[in-house]
Amino acid sequence: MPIFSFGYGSASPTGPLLTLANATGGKYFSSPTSLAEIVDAFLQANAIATDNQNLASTTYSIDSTQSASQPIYVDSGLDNINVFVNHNADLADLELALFDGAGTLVTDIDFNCIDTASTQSCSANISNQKLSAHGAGQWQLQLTNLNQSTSLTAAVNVSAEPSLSGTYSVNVEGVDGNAVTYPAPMILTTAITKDKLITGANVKATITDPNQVKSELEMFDNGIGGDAVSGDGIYSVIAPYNQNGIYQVEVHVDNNDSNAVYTTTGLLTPTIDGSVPEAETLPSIDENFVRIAKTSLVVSDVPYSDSNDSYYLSDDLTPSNAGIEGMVDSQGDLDFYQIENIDTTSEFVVRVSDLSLGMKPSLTLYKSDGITVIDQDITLDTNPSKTGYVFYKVATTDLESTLYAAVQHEDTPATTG
Ligand SMILES: [Ca+2]
Ligand SMILES: [Ca+2]
Ligand SMILES: [Ca+2]
Repeated sequence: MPIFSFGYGSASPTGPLLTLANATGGKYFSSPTSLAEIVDAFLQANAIATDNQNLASTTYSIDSTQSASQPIYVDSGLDNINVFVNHNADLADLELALFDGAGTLVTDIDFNCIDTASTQSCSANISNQKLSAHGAGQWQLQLTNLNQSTSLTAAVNVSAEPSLSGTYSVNVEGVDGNAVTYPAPMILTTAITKDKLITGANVKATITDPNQVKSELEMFDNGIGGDAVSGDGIYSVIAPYNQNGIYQVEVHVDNNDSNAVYTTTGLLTPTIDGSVPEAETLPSIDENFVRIAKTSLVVSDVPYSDSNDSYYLSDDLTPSNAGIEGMVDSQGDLDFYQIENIDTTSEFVVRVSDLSLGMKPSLTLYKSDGITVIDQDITLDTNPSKTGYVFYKVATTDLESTLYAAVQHEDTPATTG
């Protein structure tokens, strides 16, 4: 039986909750601290446990007298759509209006609102009959802040039941479940199905790191960059990370440019005589569909190692082959090391090894004043070892009892490595 665990607040025991979810095929959701977040977390869990689909999960900040618009794409695979709005304004201050796929104001569906202490909860149900009457296509939920002076925050969630003919369904996971242990890469996979797997759709992942910094990554079904098989309906991306903690992942899927097609790649039954198996004829996908899916991954064992960016506060690195762990902690990070008590009568070699998370080191070596450059731009290209690390032998004429080494990422925009 899958168990869904919810970490509530910052002091919740992530480890046991994660293990519980992983061990039972469930999922772990972290830190839902507001009513809107709890609604969202339960809708996500419900979508995984049932065939229910999530179409939107967006938070809007709306200035006084301004409007925001949430598109709700209604396709043939949806029945009984529920729209939830949680907001922090007075009930009378937020006007909610639905428009159908033809752009016509929908007057026969009402929002029911509950006024609680700090959050107002409104919801509307678009029943099967109403869906049939108004038709599919891109609906809009318009949110208007009627207050003349104050802005408001509103969280919109839209979920739906699958129609009897089946529905487009999306699942997102880490390639090894919820847990990522350094130095393993964080590989996200998304599967899109409607009975069969679907390739060619647009898949975008938004990743929120433990500092609440968001990054957007496109996911591809092209067999490269972490994607195992091209065209099999499983989309992948390698996501960067540089610290321990919880990474929230939201995947948005659509067929806006009508390129989605069913695929049987990877599913063809081998023939007895070894001939190429015949693919069955697959129907075309003639409509847009929009889905979102979420998961959270917990990263652990990342070494914290933000050595100083300048030589005069650098970390000590002993000339004993012991090594020190280094890490690109942020974009442009430089880690400076001081190497003292060097035996200037022996050969002296500096290595940058155990490279992970796409690290391409650029090493600079300085003399004992920390300023005079011995050599710079020492990389895997210029100074490779036989086993894939950077290997630099310091010339005897450059050797002093103290040297400095600085390591940064060869790719200037890189934020991890
Ligand atoms: Ca694939
Ligand atoms: Ca660092
Ligand atoms: Ca640094």
